[in-house]
Amino acid sequence: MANDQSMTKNQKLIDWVNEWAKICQPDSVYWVDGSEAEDKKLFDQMVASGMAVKLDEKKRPNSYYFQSDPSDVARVEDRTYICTPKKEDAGPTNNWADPAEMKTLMLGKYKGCMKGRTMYVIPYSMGPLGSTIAHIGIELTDSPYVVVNMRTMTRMGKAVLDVLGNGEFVPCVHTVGAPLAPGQKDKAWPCAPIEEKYITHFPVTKEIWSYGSGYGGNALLGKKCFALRIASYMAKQDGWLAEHMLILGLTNPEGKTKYIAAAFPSACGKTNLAMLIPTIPGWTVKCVGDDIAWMKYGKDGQLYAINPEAGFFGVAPFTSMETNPNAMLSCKSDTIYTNVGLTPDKDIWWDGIGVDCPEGTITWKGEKYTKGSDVQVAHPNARFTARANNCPAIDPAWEDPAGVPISAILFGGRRPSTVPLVYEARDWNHGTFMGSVVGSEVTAAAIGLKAGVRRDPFAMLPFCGYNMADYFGHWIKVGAAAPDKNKLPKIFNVNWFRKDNTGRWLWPGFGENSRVLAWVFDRCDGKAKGIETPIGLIPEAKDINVQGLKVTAEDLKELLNVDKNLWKDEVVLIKEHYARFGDRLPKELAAELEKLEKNLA
Ligand code: TSX
Ligand code: MN
Repeated sequence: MANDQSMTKNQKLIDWVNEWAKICQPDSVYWVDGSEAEDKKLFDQMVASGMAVKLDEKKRPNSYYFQSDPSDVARVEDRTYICTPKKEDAGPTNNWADPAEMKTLMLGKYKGCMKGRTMYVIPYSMGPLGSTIAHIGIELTDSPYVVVNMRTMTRMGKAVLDVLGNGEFVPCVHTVGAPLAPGQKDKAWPCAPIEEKYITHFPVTKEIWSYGSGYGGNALLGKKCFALRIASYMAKQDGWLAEHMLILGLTNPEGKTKYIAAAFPSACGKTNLAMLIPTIPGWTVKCVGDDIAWMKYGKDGQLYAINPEAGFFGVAPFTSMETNPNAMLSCKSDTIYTNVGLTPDKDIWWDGIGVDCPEGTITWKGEKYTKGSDVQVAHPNARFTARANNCPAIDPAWEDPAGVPISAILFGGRRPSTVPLVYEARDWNHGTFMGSVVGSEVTAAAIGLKAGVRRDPFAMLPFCGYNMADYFGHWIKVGAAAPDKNKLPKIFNVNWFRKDNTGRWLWPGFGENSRVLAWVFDRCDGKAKGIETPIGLIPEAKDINVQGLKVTAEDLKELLNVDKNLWKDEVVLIKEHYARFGDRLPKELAAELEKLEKNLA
């Protein structure tokens, strides 16, 4: 079959593709079928053009290396827009622009933007093909790098068109914004300058327009743009949840499995927790997903979650056989590496990988590393794109179209003081309060910011497709609408990052976090006790197994301590945070804050 519009009978889709081909004026239009042969052909073309390097087939089978333009290395939050008809509906935490004005502006840029390039049509499904929780998107892009990444990160190609039939899809338009004049030589990583990049969402009409960046979340539109920003808006309309959460399956020594979803801001080790290897005997963790969860009530009244993605787009630096063996094994083969170092023997290297950087390694900027030189070998936001199916710890139910039943939801952040190792919410609304005040302590070193707690409610600050206060309200509503309150997941807050007053980590973290997960499991199983405190329920010290750890009884006491004075300071900070949302803040959350204040008095 030809890779053209004959692959579908969906006239709405055909018309939409033709309309955009007219605007962008690519040299050709290619409908992606998702086959292995096609994938190989695209990589071969990118290697031939100098955009990609094929890695050593023995060390890194079927894996490729890319360097981005130095100006195109991460998501661009100040160039990311939520275009709702009314500014208030985007809320105080999003950049807003008028939808009609933004469309006029961007159409001007899209005109002829794909000249000299191929427009790829990528049909993709977020979620297992045919799952009732899944949704289909179509991404138009002039980046072959995006095509091969989407093949790993989503279910993609002809099979998606077959499931789509004449149904609805989320239209996504992407261009690197670098048209080629006749005969002009292409760059290895074409993109537009920062001030010309636009990552734009139209939640009401469910459209995504992206211009000028080829990197990650700016360009792989199924991930942050669709599965979080647009999906969070769809979820609000239809009574479900689209969350920035990992999903893991935890099995106890008796062989009983419970599923846990967890939201953390960046740099808290979400991928590490998703694939954790427990240190306590008899327990196992399996990974369902490391970034996004879509959750809906099942017919039995339980909340079920799917991972809408099919791969991991993980931060490479400081991933090692020590910190996350399962991630290292996931990216052993069939992996795309972006902005890491390239060793002379065509392998990859990054800081914290566990070995010294080999002499002669090529940096992400194309310089040569020699011992003692102060070049940056891997960019701090360097990534691997790896297949979930290659993860040794992937859960057997990870592709179950029905999803997995969620017993517990965790929130957390980097909090060197104040916040205990773990505590449990009294009920759903209290848990919603916990999620709404999530944050990490930042040092003044982060340029232009004063030291303090940077709030990242539900870890959704950059990813909520509408007014964050309304999003809080949606969480309250979802709890109230539970078919059976007894089947609601229990909600916990965890903090792996407590320090003592000398700056020493009080908790070893990583695989040892299984000791905390075990308490969470036993709480959900009705086996462990929770002790009431002003902030929620904490474990009895005896219920956190610290056998074999350097954690002393004193340390554990400190880890579980609730210091009323510190929490009174915290209340002041929470009030400042809440003030941002004005009278749109749900009254239930104002009530939770009042309750906390009263409990501390
Ligand atoms: O990912 C982390 N997790 C979660 C693991 C499942 N990190 C890395 C954060 C950056 C991505 C952690 N860092 C964790 C953690 O639980 N804890 C810490 C802090 C820490 C760092 C080093 C030690 C202890 C704690 N080392 C020793 O105790 C020897
Ligand atoms: Mn994420």
